[in-house]
Amino acid sequence: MKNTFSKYAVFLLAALLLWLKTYLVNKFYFDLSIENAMQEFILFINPLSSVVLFLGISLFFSSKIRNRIILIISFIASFVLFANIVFYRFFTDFITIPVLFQTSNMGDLGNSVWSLIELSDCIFFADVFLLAFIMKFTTFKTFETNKKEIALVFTSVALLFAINIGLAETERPQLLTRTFDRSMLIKNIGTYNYHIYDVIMQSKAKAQRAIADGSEIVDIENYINANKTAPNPNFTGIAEGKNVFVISLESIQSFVLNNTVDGHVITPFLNELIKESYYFPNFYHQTGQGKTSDSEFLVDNSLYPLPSGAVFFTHSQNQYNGLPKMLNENGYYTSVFHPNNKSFWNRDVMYDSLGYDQFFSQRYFTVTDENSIGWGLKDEFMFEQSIDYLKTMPQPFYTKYITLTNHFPFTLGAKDEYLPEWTSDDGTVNRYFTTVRYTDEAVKKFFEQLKEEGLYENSIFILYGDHYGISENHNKAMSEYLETEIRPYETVQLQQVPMIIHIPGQEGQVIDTVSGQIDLKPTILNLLGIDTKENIEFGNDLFSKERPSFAVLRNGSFITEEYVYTNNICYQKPDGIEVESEKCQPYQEKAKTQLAYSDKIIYGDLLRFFNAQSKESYIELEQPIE
Ligand code: GP9
Ligand code: MN
Repeated sequence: MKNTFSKYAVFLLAALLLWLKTYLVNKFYFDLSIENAMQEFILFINPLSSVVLFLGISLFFSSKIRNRIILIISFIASFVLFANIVFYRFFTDFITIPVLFQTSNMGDLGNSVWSLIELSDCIFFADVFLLAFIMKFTTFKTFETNKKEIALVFTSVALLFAINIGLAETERPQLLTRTFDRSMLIKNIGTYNYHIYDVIMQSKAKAQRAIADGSEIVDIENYINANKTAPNPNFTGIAEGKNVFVISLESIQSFVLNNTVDGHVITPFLNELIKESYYFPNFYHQTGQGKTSDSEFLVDNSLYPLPSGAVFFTHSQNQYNGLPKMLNENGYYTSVFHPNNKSFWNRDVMYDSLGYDQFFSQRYFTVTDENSIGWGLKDEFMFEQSIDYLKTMPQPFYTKYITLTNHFPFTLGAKDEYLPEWTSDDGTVNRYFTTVRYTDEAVKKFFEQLKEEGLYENSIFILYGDHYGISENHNKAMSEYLETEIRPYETVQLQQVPMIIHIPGQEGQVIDTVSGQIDLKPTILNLLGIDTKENIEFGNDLFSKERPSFAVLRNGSFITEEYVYTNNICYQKPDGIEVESEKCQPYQEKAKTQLAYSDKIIYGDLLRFFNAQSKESYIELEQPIE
């Protein structure tokens, strides 16, 4: 044993140096916001599996050149780490393959790369020099290996990786299936594993794209044209040239509207607003694992998000005919306000693909301990601090606000509690009412500020809930609150989220056809007087007289005027009585076809063929916005 250990001294030393260096860079160089001892521990161990894996490659070479190979591997790994350091200095983000190969990015970086590198950066290669020195001037010249030892090395790689992933899953469930954020991946699985993951994800997308061909889009186009309903002409262009505010209400479900808890009204402002707006009480979110980003995808593209993973991450390199891009072509300035890390949900990259002009992410806001809670800047301050940006924004503008305070775990400081927490056994549900109430107040104040600044009259407002806030894990408390049993039928109905279109000066109306987030893009375009006939979209104008009452959820459940279909059971509305499945049959096909066609478009990047057909030029992606 002792023998083996000393025989492997160079190998072990190389591993130790690379491991520690990577840990120190991750810890002190990148801003990964470590929140607890477990996260610190994960950060400490996460470089290990890949370090041993890489160096393990040297064991397959002859002993004569093994040390040289170890040195080369150490250098390459150090170079990858260093490349991330330089990239981070410029973009405050980590390298991801598509971004690296976007020519304009590399152009920018290419010009300034030398100004980003300092002589003192040699320190990042100090361990490689040290290793070379030790190899040259000490007695650890070289070593023989055997199959058993090699097997042991690679078994330990697997074991180390399993431990790493296991711990990371406890901290951040579904990390690898949902992706979330590059910095979160680096924090949990380390820089090198992240790059391996990125290569696998990108190669998968590339392969699916490569086998797709242009004929597939023709069938889809035919299907869409046959099923599209004409927009309501009475609404065409009624908001032409006006500014558009889209407000994504984090985790707000419809059941809190016009409702009370312990006698307190939960959403007083929204309740009033609804009275002077177009209100859609049968509107559903259609998101999957990509949560907020999926809702954004639905709204901006009128396509469904993916059955697994976040399309913002997996297919940010596709061609889209995003709402922002179309609005840009019609003279609009388009932007997003969201005070979170810009790379969360890969927004900085995806917003470019969708055509946004500007992304006001966290660094455009002043975030302090006083004005933030949980995920960051409180909604009230996001709205307030955005006003100065709005005042100088070219008009007409289209701007999206993504609120954040009403996010799980729904925490709030005492002074922001306009409504006392509820008193069931379930803390999450109890706090939810209070944070929803907070966001309602923040939106109210925002409307007041816009009126003061003269930005209200000439604008239209679209407010929607992004996805559910209370999951099925809380059915017990929910059933207590709603005073009803929660079966799959009720679960589907709980996926209703607020949908309000407020046009100053118009009375509004309640429109109760069944609809979903997928319908927003054609609705907005029609309000602004932009033609939607040619678009590859699965949604229909919400005001259309002919629109079918229909919404498909991402899990395949669907809702029609009369039925709710979920878990292979057809329920009759409004009481949710089980009926024979034939009743749902005709819609089942429609739901399946729509989801399948939408997935096909995304996996095959099929809009590139559609764009080529309609002779639109492809807009070259620019560097991530900001
Ligand atoms: C993060 C915010 C919340 O930026 O959009 O994300 P969610 O967890 O709701 O998808
Ligand atoms: Mn959300």
